[in-house]
Amino acid sequence: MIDNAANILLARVAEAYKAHFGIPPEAVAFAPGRVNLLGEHTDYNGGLVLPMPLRLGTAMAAGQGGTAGKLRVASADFESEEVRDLCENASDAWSDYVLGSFRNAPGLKEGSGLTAMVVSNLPMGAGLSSSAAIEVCTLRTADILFGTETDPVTVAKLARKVENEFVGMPCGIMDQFAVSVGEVAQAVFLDTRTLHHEPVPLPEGYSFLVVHSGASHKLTDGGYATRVAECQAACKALGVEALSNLDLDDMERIEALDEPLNRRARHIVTENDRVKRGAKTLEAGDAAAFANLMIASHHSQSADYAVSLPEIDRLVDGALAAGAIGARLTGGGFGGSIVVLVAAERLGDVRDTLTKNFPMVRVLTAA
Ligand code: GAF
Repeated sequence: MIDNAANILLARVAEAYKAHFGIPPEAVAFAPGRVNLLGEHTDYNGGLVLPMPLRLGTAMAAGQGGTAGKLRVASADFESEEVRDLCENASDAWSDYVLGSFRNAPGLKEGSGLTAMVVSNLPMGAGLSSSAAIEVCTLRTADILFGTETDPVTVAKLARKVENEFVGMPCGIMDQFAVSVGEVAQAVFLDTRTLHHEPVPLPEGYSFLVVHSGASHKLTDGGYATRVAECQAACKALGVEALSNLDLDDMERIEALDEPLNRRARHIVTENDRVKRGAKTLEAGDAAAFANLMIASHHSQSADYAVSLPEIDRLVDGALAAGAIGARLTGGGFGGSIVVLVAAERLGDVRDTLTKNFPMVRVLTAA
């Protein structure tokens, strides 16, 4: 998982720690961001997802010592330090993710004092799992610091617990799983109900671009929680435990639900089907078929799940018009990034056209 880009970040964070705290760190660790190729909002419905770790990510350097019961955590990017009581609750601060993760780390001893430095090259609010990256990175650092050996699936579950129970974000497990268990340059097919997962190869001769729309999102703002509640209401109306218990054969019952529950449920059921087919098309190296599923997924997110924005829809259309074969909103939505599938020989053209026509965007290469 650790490649050269990660090593550069690790060296930077160790240096920043030493400059800030005056001693070398006892532990350093890295965790990547992720881009989701297909399967949006299915994870908290017991469904299927197809994310991929990025080379961009977050690194932490840390040490034990300092004031007992306190966490001093600094960010080299924000040039700020926050001092938190290790017993306190979340307070809508960036340090919540670090505090919540240390508190959930196996091996944390009562009365410990901790110091930590964070650096990241992952844009925040871009739908690329900056929160999961900082949680998993903190849990990995804690493992080294406390001499524990937490397996990657447990790390993913602990990081999700931090989101759900400490930060208060009702997300599924996709992001934490992709970040903790996934491998760079491979997608991971994950059944979020059973946690059965398999690596999926990327199509040869094609690239996935991540294009940050410039519209930042904050999933704790309420739109995400509203979708979670709508899915729960649809389950109640249909008498099922999870929307992923349904499939395309149940479409008549789904269409009979009231608005907007019918559209929300339709997105989940059709999206699960697209992920199932998408994993097979990637296994078969059929980039064109995968691209069509990406486009259908975007329409479903926009029309049925209502998590896109007009500027994101324009960006998807712009990417396709520029020569990409597939494009869709990735991540939680309400802003953030799109993921674009492009033939290698068109990469330069698509990148140039997008930056010319959409000055707000930032184009990153995913793989
Ligand atoms: C966010 C959440 F954190 C994920 O769990 C997932 O629901 C995603 O939005 C939408 O697919 O990234």
